[in-house]
Amino acid sequence: MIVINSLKVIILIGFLACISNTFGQLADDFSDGDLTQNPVWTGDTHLFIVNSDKMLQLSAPTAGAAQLATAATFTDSVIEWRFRIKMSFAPSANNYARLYLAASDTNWASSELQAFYLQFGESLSNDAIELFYQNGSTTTSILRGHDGFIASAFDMQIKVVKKSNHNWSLYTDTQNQAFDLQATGNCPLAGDFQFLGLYCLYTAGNRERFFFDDFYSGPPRPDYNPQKIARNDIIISEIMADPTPTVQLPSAEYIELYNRLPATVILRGWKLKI
Ligand SMILES: [Ca+2]
Ligand SMILES: [Ca+2]
Ligand SMILES: [Ca+2]
Repeated sequence: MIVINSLKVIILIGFLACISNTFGQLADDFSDGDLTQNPVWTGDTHLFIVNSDKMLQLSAPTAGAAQLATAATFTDSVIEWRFRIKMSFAPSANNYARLYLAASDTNWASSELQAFYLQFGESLSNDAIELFYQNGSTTTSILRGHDGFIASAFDMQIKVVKKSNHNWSLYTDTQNQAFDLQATGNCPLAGDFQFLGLYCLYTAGNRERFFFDDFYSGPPRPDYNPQKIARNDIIISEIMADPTPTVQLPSAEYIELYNRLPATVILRGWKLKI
């Protein structure tokens, strides 16, 4: 029988928390609690926090706009992006987010910006997730998801795939179960793209109501339905029940989980029972 006395149980996520910025691939789940390293986010970093749920959260003192960017390379012919976005209010023309999948500059306001971005929020109540290509002052819609899908507060996983034939697909997962295809479109990804990032525009009431997590861009990854994970796919590989005296580790009890699958597993909704 395993007895862990302390209420403070730290789960070292290990391979589950895929934080890497290897060539052609970017991933950040903010499990290290910061946005200034692994990877380095730049821009209005003072207007964001990594909250206690280990999510990136807007934390601005008053109404305004905020942006973040990080370096990314897009070397593969087939590219996949994934992230979680939560906006706990009904988006509008004055309260919306943009997720820059690929951008030529870290300054989204540059008059020469080339970028592919997803828009989350618009006026009235037909709010749909829409993918745009911006080339300087010209912006073109590539695809548009279901009307009204994000008209009120939402929390979902997003997946975008660009294939070698320039076909783009938008998928959403609102239940943390499986991705549904929303829309497809066509546009070449040609240009010098070196960054991805996000932009928030907000009134005072929503200055802390934007959340992001689980960023990924790189080669396509297989989907794993959490309900289909088999016994022994995720194992407890280490239990630290007696942390003192400390030997090169923090003075904390922890359980280490090890992911034996060839893909990241999102732990949202998982519970630890002891
Ligand atoms: Ca996280
Ligand atoms: Ca970090
Ligand atoms: Ca709206």
